[in-house]
Amino acid sequence: MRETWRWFGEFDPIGLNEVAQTGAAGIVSALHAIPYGEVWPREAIAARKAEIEASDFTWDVVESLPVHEDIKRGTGDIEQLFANYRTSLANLAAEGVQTVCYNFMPILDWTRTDLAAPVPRGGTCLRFSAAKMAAFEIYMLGRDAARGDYHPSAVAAGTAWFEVSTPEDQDLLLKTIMAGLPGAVDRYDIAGLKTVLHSYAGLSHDDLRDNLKQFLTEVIPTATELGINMCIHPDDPPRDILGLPRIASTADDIAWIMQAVDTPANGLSLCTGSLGAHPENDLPAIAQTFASRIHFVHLRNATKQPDGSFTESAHLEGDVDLVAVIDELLEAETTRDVDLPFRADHGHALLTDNQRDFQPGYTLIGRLRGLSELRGIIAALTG
Ligand code: DNO
Repeated sequence: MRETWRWFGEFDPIGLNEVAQTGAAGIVSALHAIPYGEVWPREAIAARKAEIEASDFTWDVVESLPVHEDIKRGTGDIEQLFANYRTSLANLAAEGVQTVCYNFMPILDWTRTDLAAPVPRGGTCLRFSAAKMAAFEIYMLGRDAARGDYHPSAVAAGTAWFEVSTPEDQDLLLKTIMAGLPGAVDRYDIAGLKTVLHSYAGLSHDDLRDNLKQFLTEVIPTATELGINMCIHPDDPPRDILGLPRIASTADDIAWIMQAVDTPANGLSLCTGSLGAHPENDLPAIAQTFASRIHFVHLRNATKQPDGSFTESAHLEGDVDLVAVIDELLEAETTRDVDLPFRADHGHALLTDNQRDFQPGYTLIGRLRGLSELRGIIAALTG
């Protein structure tokens, strides 16, 4: 498996000279300054590639080439957006970048309620509290229907949290929920979020599936011609939030997406942490079932709680059996004769990580710990 490292370019306080010391071979990056829906110009792609190569890395994966909200909603001038997406793919292919990750989560990308939850022996981690998310939806957004979307104990705990919360606590929760959106995108305040949520009113799971199928139908043939493998990233958390449908949360969802346009270029980013937060997802089984369609791998772990909350655990300490997952992936590599790019996804903030800036989840030392542990598993399994 090919070791990669996510680097946010000009938005990343961690330099490629530091990444070099982790031993990773490839870089996962994106042009985060370009607004969603606009073409990625070939020159900008070439410049990023040159920067990466100057530090003796290769640019292995684009994460992400974002999908504009109009495509997810099925509104507006989507023909132009599809054309732009195809042009960006062609420009990437012309520069030799052939693995492209994206997601189809409405409005928000990955979502947490705590960016610095304490880890027992020191350091901090990311956490999703169902209670705080319920409080956010019910009380801060005024979405009463959310009472039925969360476990009763989460609603009760969220109510208790809200009653004693200060305006600063609430503001921090809003900012935390918005923190998963990297780069040049809108981060909403409460009024803005209500407006954009309104624009999704009535959109069902089936509608969102139809819109994903249309997107795939529009871009996968081009990707195939260009030799690009597209790989959808699962929902994180793998459940509906804010009353919005999510359609890439379970093995059944993935099966539906794979058959919607049944060809290798329509593939999966296997994210063990995202999928691993769903009680019914069996990650080694998912890795085996979709072995032929996995083009990119995020290895991370999560510890689930009965009310729907989860904490990002150290890479080898959560509910997901990463040794078994990696074993499946190594078998897929042999069968397909490929070297799958993977990255240690997220990391705790450890030691001096908290003394500097970093993109939430994307610490230097914490991720290096994760990568080192994963590297050890791979070495042991490959003998
Ligand atoms: C979180 C990431 C996601 C991922 C996108 C892909 O840490 O794994 O934000 O990049 O969902 O489109």
